Amino acid sequence: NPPITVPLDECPIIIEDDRTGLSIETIRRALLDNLYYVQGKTPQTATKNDFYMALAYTVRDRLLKRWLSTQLTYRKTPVKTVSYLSAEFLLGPHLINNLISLNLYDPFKKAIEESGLNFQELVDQEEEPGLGNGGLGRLAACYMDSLATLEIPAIGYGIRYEFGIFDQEIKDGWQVEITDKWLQYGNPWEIARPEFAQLVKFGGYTESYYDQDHIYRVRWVPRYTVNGIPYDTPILGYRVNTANTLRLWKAEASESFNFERFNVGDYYGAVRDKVACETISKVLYPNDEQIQGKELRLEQQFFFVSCSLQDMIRIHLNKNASLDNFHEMWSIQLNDTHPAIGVAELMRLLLDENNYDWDTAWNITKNTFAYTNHTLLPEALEKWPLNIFGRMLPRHLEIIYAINHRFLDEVRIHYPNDVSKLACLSIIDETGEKYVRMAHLACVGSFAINGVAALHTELLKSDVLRDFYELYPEKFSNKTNGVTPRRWMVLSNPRMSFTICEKIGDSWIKNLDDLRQLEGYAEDGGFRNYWQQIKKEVKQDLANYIQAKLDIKVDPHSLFDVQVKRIHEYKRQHLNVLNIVTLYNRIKNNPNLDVTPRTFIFGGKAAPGYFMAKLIIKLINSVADVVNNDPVICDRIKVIFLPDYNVTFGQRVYPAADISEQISTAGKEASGTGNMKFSLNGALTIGTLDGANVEIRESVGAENFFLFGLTTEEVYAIRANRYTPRDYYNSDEELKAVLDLISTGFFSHGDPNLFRPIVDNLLYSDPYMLLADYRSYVDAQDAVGCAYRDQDHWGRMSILNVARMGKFSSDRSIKDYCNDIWKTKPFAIDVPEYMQSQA
Ligand code: TH1
Repeated sequence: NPPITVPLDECPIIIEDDRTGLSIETIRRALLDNLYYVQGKTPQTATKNDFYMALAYTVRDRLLKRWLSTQLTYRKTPVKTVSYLSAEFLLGPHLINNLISLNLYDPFKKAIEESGLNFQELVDQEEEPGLGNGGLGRLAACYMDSLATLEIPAIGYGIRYEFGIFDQEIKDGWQVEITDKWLQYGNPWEIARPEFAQLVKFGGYTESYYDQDHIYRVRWVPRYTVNGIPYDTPILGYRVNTANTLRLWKAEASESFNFERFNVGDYYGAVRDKVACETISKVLYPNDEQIQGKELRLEQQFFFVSCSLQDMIRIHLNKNASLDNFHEMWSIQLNDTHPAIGVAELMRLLLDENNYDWDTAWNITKNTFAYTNHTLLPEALEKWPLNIFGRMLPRHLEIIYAINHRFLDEVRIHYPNDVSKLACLSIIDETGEKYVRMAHLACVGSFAINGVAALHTELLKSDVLRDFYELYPEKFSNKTNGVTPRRWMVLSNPRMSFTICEKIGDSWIKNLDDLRQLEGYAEDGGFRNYWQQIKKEVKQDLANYIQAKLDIKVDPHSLFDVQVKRIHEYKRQHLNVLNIVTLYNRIKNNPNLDVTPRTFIFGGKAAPGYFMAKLIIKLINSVADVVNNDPVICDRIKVIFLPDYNVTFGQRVYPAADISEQISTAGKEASGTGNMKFSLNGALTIGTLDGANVEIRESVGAENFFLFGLTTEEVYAIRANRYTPRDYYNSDEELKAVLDLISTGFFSHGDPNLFRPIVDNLLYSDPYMLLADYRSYVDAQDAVGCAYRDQDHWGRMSILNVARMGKFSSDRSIKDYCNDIWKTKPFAIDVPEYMQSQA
């Protein structure tokens, strides 16, 4: 299916005004046109979703000229391209984001309303693509946004999961998982490109042979092959012509698949196998930072990485004579170790399929890849049992052994008399059952290694990757995470964004450091008052939403105390609960106590197999039940668990928060990015010195941040001296009362067993040191309650938080990656005249 070769500049397309024009009238006509010709409906029979689809296509029609111009430009220009490989992209809804990027929000809203439709209702029809678990996938989405906005040639590669992260329901306080059928009504934002499908091999064996030139070569004879079909989604830059591509792969049976079965007449068997290989891209593994070592997961990883590398080689050879300069034209960023198999796969493609010698292939490979580490948690470090690995990827195992062999020779030269170094650094873990260590493969096979916050990078260097740092100090750098101000301010918090624009203009949307100009207004009493008024309105919106969803009334004047993120013991949602029960006890003991009214809002999903995390959700809901219905409490504290926390819900909740809970045990949260979204929306943080909290506090000023808890050094020191959580229980009356109350079954209808696993874990092991941090946390929470009573001062702190958060734009992160790692430059895109609409 060869492309038609019409000289591009003479391409006889006339873009019709009616299709892509920008006047309200034209948009209205185009909407009906799409409803009729694409959805096959008239307004009389159209559902809300039909109207949403027509609306989405009407937006898409108006972005295509940028997307096509960008891709045409990249195709003919020798520019260095960033390839971002990630098993997760947590994009969130596209519609409004694209309207904002195109500067078409107002005319579209107007056109929809003049058509007698409810704009918000249509917008709410969009199913968000939940192709990620949490921070790691969301970071990839923010980085795609910034790459496009900064006009960097880039492509994102990942998996088009048919089912993304599950939908969460709460039944009787417990999490229930529902499959996420995000594609069931169609996805107007993607275009399939079956003409660029790639074949991926699996299993089988390898054999050696001599080629025509009598050179020894290896070929891989797979047991089966799978076809990867790319689906492309445009990623628009903010008010620039650049529209990059996110290319996600779907697994399908290949043509040649199992033809033996067909041959012997086993039609049914052949179809069954066909269905089996399509499971590769069926479902996202719902584990955040917890590996399961499942074969299917390795299949997913290799599948998308092999498709992506073959696709890059195809694109490269379209504009270059050979692969000799591959590493000069591409930088491939590995988003954690999930795509690290790419190191071995690029070697295989160069050696076996393009006949390179080892040294040349290795030079290209190690100058192409860069590796981002996102976690220090031992349970998240990927390692694959050798037998699983060798059975699925026999050729890659050989290549990894060969890489390791040469690498260990290098190590021996570096440490002549130290065999222990060899065992520590080896890509193969041979201490017990044998494993392939993916982080080691990533470190050896790349030219740059980075952590995602200053503290995290220091801990990588001193702890998890210490031996690699000693060997290759020049490879290491820090790249503190960031978030996109387009989605996380302009889109999600239009009230605040508008207020900021009125004062300092709109340059901050692309240059977030310009928010600094707000500092002066922190001293303006009128402005502070107005700022707090805005916050109140946003809180009212969330209160209405909670009322509608959960039928619970919350007071927008109360302090909104929010913890939204994946449920994990290290993130310590249960420490938050201990504080709530402490307040509860205080009021019960002294019903006239003058407490600052608070609404505690939780949201987050637990991995379906993570028992403790699911029990924490049940605990939150059980405490909520008691506290919210106790007449003595009289609405002074409310506890809300909002089901199905996702990007869409994040957009509602960050703007409405007064306090952001960032309370992980020091040394456990690599960075965090929710912490940034809160602070950028004027919430103050109560947090530990963990991840990016350290840098946020440095930026906003210690006096505008509620700090508590042990430092990383203290955590290590206490652990070294044998930590005994019981001592804290015995010596703190309030803590004892809280744990005793939970133990008696007070929150579980008298059942003392329900929450015993949590209480016993805290009393007898407490790996995340909640009890050690309890007193400091509760005291800091008291300080928060007091501070909130001085609304004027709170307003000043809130404004200063926003004003000083410029560093945490993903634009800054991406510029750092471009300058220090990728060595890429912006390339502005022109839309050719023939694509310009007449309008
Ligand atoms: C997260 C980290 O926990 C978080 O601190 C960080 O801000 C974010 O990545 C972005 O850098 C991680 N998510 C995952 C998910 C999986 C495996 C490892 C990590 S680390 C599946």
